[in-house]
Amino acid sequence: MKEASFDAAPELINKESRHSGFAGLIVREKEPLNLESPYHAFDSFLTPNELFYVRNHFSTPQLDSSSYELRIDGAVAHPLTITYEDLRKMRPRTYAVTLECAGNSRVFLAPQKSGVQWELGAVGTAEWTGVPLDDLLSRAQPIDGAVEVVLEGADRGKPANSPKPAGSIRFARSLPIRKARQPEVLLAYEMNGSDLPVEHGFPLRAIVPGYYAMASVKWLTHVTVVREPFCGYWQTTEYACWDASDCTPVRRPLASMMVKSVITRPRMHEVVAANTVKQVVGAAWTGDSDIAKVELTTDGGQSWHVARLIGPIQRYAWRHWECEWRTPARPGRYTLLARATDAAGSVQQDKHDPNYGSYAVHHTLPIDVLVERVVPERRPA
Ligand SMILES: Nc1nc2c(c(=O)[nH]1)N[C@H]1C(S)=C(S)[C@@H](COP(=O)(O)O)O[C@H]1N2
Ligand SMILES: [Mo]
Repeated sequence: MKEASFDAAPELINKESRHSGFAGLIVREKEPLNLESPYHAFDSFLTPNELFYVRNHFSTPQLDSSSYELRIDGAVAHPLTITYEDLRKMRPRTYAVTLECAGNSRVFLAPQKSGVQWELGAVGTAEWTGVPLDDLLSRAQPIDGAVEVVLEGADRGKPANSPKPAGSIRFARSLPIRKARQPEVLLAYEMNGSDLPVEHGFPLRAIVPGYYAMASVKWLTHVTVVREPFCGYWQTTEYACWDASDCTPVRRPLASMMVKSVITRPRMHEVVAANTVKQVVGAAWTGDSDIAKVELTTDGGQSWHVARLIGPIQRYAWRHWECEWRTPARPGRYTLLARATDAAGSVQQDKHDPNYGSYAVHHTLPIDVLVERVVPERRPA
């Protein structure tokens, strides 16, 4: 019976085999697909593909690698087109890179802001394999005076929020040319050693280490070098903030991830035993630097304890950390906060910066736990 339906739709079988499965991901939106990683996705340094969050603005485009082509044009001396097969013949690089959605942890904002209500899990780390974008830009030769590189995906549709252009648009983001030419910026075709799953950008996506993940354009089909800063919808209306550092606030595209730590265990509202030693664990990351320190407070900020940084050290990936907590003898509700500092001296603040709207939620995030004298035994399900 199964075989008959397989015969009927062979192309579906191929798509299914690349499908990552998504066991245990939390559905935040069905269409477009938005899936959040569960807490246990933080347990390993590399997030398995099937536990990696998915953030889509439009329907997932189905591209065929055998007819796929990437076009590079605009302000270049030699516009070019390259096939998937030829990309895979180029010298590959692999980097472990943490991607965090700029809207991650939005649910912690009060009052609530519109947008997908992510908790902690719109972040993950994978090993991405592909070719440096700069290897192709070097062939195309950007002209003097080129300032940015626009990355465009094959997905399209009508954006949700106003002001918005009439009709449907593609997902497109630009990078300053200096960032685009850094050797760590990849055009990736593998994620943790497998072909990119469809939802994560098959056959090719950008990976922009250090930047919030809107820069890592999936289903990448077009790279345009431009002479003026790109002011597209996803660059100025969405995924932008107000910058008031010079004079009157101006709109700026989000770029580097800001220093952040999350407590992943105990979980929000977990019941823990009084007067015992509890292991508190989490992860921390930052965009342009390395994590230097993570501290934990369990008494509302009166005392801070330095956590142990553990696990692999990779330039563009998160650090895991752990810290022991002697739980109080007195039952009640206690709030845990973690605070990260990076090597450049940036420290997580205790409040959200309103100039970032509903993005870059990277202040210390309170995790409330219940301390009880006797923890009720879990009954088997
Ligand atoms: N073409 C395209 N690229 C995209 C997006 C998209 O909707 N379309 N979403 C971006 C955003 S906002 C994020 S957070 C990351 C999510 O990558 P993931 O789904 O592989 O986790 O992809 C980025 N690249
Ligand atoms: Mo995102």
